[in-house]
Amino acid sequence: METTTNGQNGAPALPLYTKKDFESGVDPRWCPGCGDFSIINQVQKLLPTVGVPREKIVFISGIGCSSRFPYYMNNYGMHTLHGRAPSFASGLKVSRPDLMVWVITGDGDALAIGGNHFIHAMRRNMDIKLVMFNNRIYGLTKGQVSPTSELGKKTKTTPYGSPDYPFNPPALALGAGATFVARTVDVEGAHMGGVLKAAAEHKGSTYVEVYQNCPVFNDGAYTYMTEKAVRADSILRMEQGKPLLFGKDGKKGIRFNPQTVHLEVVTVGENGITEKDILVHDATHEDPTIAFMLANLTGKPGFPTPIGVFRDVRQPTCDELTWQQIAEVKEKKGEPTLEKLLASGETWTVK
Ligand SMILES: Cc1ncc(C[n+]2csc(CCOP(=O)(O)OP(=O)(O)O)c2C)c(N)n1
Ligand code: SF4
Repeated sequence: METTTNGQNGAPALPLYTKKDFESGVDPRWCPGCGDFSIINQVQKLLPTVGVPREKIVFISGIGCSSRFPYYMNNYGMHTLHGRAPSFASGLKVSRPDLMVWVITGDGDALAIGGNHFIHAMRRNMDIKLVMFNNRIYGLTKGQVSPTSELGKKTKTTPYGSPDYPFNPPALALGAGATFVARTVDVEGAHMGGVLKAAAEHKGSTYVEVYQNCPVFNDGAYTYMTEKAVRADSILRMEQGKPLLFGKDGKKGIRFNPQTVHLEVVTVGENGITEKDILVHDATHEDPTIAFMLANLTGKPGFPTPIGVFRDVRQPTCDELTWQQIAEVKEKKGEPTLEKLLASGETWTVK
């Protein structure tokens, strides 16, 4: 690591980091071929570019294979309680708003035992960046059904097939009020790098779902869309300001049909369809309705799976509002003291 001699616009000089500066040197205990390797690789590549000193970046995780992540990073981190990482992260962010706080979690950790903590962190627009490794299984505990396992999935706990419906995680995050919602895939390094960069730049509750292969307990969970032969027709790449086109020749597209109030797949050049009919992607819409409709294309027969940023909207964050409120109250009432607090409100003397 070298040190720059001049910070920009009078800012203190930032060290010039490389990917290596973020590698702890601890050998990951992930199985060979696990998708977690490619995720950590992209995160370690990203961090030297975010303009934040290493000592101000924190990774907080819950429990699971994915949650071993902080051990392999060379910066501050906490491996906390199952499902509770968003709560630790919220507490840290609100008390130390100068920190860049990431949460690393799995589909079981975030959406089963941690479902409540997840939705409230998103609802509050807490400025935390939550990255959920979705392998649609419990990996660490050796292959039980998770809230993202598909209907009918046979696992150790559902030997005859899961009888319950999975969450659609981006739709859940949008419904909870997350101001940044995105999806990417472990085998698409460049795409993942772009999504993580956008997540790093966002201020507010940030949800990134990474489709992650668990070759030991749920191998090939995403090959239906990632195999070279099907990829072009199975993946819809959402890019800001661009028409939602896909397919081998880029002629298939997503159109909003005002009669049915649904999204539909059309082909440019057929039945009078032109590129003007295709929905242009805008993740910055205040209203999340279209983002929600796009998220709901996931798993719908005849539709491609959307990847990229669904929503990216700037709203005052919970930590900003908290500090603003503290400043306003201090302005009106002066510096607080414990004595003043105890003598305030409804007090009485016991005689
Ligand atoms: C309170 C509590 N309940 C249950 C467990 C057992 N447990 C550990 S990890 C895990 C699920 C992990 O699945 P996921 O979050 O999808 O992560 P992965 O291992 O697949 O990365 C469970 C149920 C635990 N450690 N603590
Ligand atoms: S069990 Fe699955 S998720 Fe866990 S380290 Fe192994 S391959 Fe990765």
